[in-house]
Amino acid sequence: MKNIYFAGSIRGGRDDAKLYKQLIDELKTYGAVLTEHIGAKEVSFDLSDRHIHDRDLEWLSSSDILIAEVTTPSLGVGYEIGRAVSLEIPVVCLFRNRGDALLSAMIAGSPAVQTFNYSDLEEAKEILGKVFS
Ligand code: 6K6
Repeated sequence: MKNIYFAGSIRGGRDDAKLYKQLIDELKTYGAVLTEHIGAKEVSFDLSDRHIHDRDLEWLSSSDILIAEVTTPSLGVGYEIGRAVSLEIPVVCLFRNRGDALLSAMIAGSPAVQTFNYSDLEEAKEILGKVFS
């Protein structure tokens, strides 16, 4: 079974938390999602930043793929994408078309990152179906 690292904004903003949960539920049909807490309703403040950093990098290192929802800009997600590229872990980014917001050129322009634009959950599911086929 594949280990899937799902990345989504936490301190960058939680507007899409419900969508993250829906994407995580879909990803669970393709493998073990190591980061289910990204879709949690409440952000937990129990763990130190150091603990979160070290644990998440350990999970990332043991992942077969990183799926990142990148519509809400997040330093942490960008950092995870960069680390995954260095580790030669395949990276797939999902970016929702809305308004005039553009995805960072450092993500959209990276040859090591596959980026897909999508409009809604159904389209994201179709993209994931192709990614994992
Ligand atoms: C989050 C949800 C419930 O409890 C928490 C506690 N905080 C974190 N827990 C786990 N991973 C985290 C946490 N904060 C950031 N991250 C990692 O950075 C996740 O893997 C996200 O993909 C990414 C989000 O970065 P920011 O800069 O938006 O916080």
